[in-house]
Amino acid sequence: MSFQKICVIGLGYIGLPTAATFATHGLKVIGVDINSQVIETLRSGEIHFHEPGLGDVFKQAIRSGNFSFSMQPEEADAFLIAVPTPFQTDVHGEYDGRKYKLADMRAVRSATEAIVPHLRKGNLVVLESTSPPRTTIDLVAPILERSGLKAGSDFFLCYSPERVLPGQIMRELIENARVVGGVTPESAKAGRAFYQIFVKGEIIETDTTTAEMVKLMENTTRDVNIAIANEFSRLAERFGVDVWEAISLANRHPRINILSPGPGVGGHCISVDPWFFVEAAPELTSLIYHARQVNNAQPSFVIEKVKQAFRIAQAAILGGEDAAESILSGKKIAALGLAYKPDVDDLRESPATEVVHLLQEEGAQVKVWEPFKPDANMPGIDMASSLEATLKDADVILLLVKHTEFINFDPEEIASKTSTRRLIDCVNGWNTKKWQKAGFQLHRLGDNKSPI
Ligand code: SAJ
Repeated sequence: MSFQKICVIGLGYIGLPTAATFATHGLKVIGVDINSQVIETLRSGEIHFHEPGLGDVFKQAIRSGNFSFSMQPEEADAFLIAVPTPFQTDVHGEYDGRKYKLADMRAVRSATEAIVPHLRKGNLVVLESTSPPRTTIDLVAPILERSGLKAGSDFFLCYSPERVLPGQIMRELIENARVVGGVTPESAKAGRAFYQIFVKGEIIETDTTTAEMVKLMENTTRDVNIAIANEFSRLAERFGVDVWEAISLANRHPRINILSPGPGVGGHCISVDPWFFVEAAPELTSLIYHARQVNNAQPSFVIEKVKQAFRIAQAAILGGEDAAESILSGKKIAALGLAYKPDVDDLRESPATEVVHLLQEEGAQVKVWEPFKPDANMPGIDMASSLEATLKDADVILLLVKHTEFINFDPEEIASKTSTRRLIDCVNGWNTKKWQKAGFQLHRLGDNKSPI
């Protein structure tokens, strides 16, 4: 099967890199998005988010003359759906006293509906959006069949999960193995032919529901593994241990690979996808549910750490804490990083944001420096215009994201920009000895071995 022209619906973190990559491999690509601002930005030759390497591939795609943009799909050989599947914010499900989130499938539904008038015999439709099990069969196929054509016999229909890591999307798109689930084996074969255009990793054919489950299992496994690391950080503090040291020692075991604790789990994938399993089968997902709870509670654990740091400082000066109000009331906190993880500009579902809000609820004045998005407009959050402005009058510096530029800070230089000598490192980004040498006192999340 050959593909000359394709429509990629949804030009976000996955759709845009995928569409641009197809265009640089000789296909005519119509990039479709319902957001007129996105379309305008792309038409003006700019991209609307930061992803290493995307800018170059995008420029190359534009120069090739193969890449154009529209707010509606049009006739094509293949349609690829890469729209968001967030959860609903106004309603939730409940099972046995456990409240769980519900997937918001409106974008998938309307993207699929938009294809119907343009669907022709022999076309391929691929859903890439992370979705609850059976979405391709129970939601997408019936909508497409309103065209009068039958999925699997008149047109090919596949589910193929995106599995790329933000920050490394351009490389992983090409190199990662690709799972392609078809409603029929012929559909899976058509999907293989489609991705073979640029994928160098292995392409594995299966059915649609297996492919959907594969994706959810990957991200759920990561969520559960991060939850255990976060729970270990709490246990380590309870028992006067440094969790980072304990993890590195445990990981010497040949079959153990404990992940890193931190301020919580963010982003649009790992903190969202496990809910799709819980929603689909709440009675079977107690572990998955509780891992979500542990990770969601981690920002509160950070607040306890910050309070503890001030208690230690205050006890040294005054010999006690005034119990009447929060020890954080009026404290000036320089928060470093707001992105959901290192070296990306994506602030979605960021645990750092939650930490900032919780600090504010305790009466702290928080100034945030996010070098990847200094002008982000986050309601209620005071974004600083520079690192200097964040540090200037701070009572404590709080490291929330392990951005490379933060971990490469020169302690002496930071000391010259601020009068505080108190640091709280939530991500094991800083070397205690180096900072101590410059006169700093460093507290680390998950480390209660002996306050320095
Ligand atoms: N995190 C920790 N500790 C760790 C690792 C991560 O606290 O040891 C936190 C991060 O700081 C971040 C969150 O977890 O807040 C998620 O980050 P991530 O790097 O684990 O994952 P994502 O969300 O950027 O990308 C994941 C990837 N999935 C897996 O690694 C199984 C990626 O391959 C998927 O394509 C992507 O989700 C997606 O789109 O689903």
